[in-house]
Amino acid sequence: MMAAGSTNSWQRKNGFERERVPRPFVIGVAGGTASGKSSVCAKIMQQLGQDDVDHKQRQVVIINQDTFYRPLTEEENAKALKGEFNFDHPDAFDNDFMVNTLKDLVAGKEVKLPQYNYKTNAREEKWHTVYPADVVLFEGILVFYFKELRDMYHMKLFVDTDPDTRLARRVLRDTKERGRDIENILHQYTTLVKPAFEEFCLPTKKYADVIIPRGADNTVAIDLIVQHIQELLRPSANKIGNKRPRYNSDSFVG
Ligand code: UZR
Ligand code: MG
Repeated sequence: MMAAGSTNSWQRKNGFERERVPRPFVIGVAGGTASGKSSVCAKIMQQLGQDDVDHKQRQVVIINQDTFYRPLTEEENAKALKGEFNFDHPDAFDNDFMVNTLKDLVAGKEVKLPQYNYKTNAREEKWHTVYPADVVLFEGILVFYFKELRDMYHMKLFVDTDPDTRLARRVLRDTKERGRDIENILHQYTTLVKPAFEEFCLPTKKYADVIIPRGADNTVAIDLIVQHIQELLRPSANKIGNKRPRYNSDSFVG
């Protein structure tokens, strides 16, 4: 086993010297609606031992692209209430806000983010602070669509789940959690969500470094990804360990 803080010959040959591992390490996680992106991110974070850590000390943070839906005009809002506004189109997002937020996180700054409410299709008033971290997971249907964002990721994951499985999950989630009725969900899915997936999301699969079939059920893929992240972060395990000694325990050694 390699000692924390050293580099192995593969890393040296490939330029992974200790100081060259980027901080934060930014991971983009894309995939169709209800493919399991949020669950995959939650599992990665959990396996990196982050769940029980105070949010100010977190070394891994998850940012959801939904946070960056732009405020709607009155007209658009009326459409949204009828399930006729296209939330799956790249234009639905506040692109500048998204890019600037990621840039700030990359620069090690803290950022303020709103909470998004799917029932009202709007941002909530109260914003929360996200503190700098060693690993930033940025997840959403179109996180690979914008080149400016794509260029900021050090690793790109695409969660690839069958469309029928995704639709089944989407129906359950939107009725339970997002206050929708089933006709509205199916209408929106066939007229907007599915065509937009095929036009804007699916073509971005080619940018992925790793494609994860079956989403969060794929524990083998998630384990491999987590091991890889741990390996990349290991050179500064001492630094993290100084702040939070639990990272020196065997559980953090891949
Ligand atoms: P995930 N979405 C809403 O349903 N309402 C909103 O106000 C904002 C977004 C949906 C959006 C997309 N589409 O399919 C989905 N619609 O959230 C993305 N319609 O979220 O990746 O968790 O499925
Ligand atoms: Mg989600």
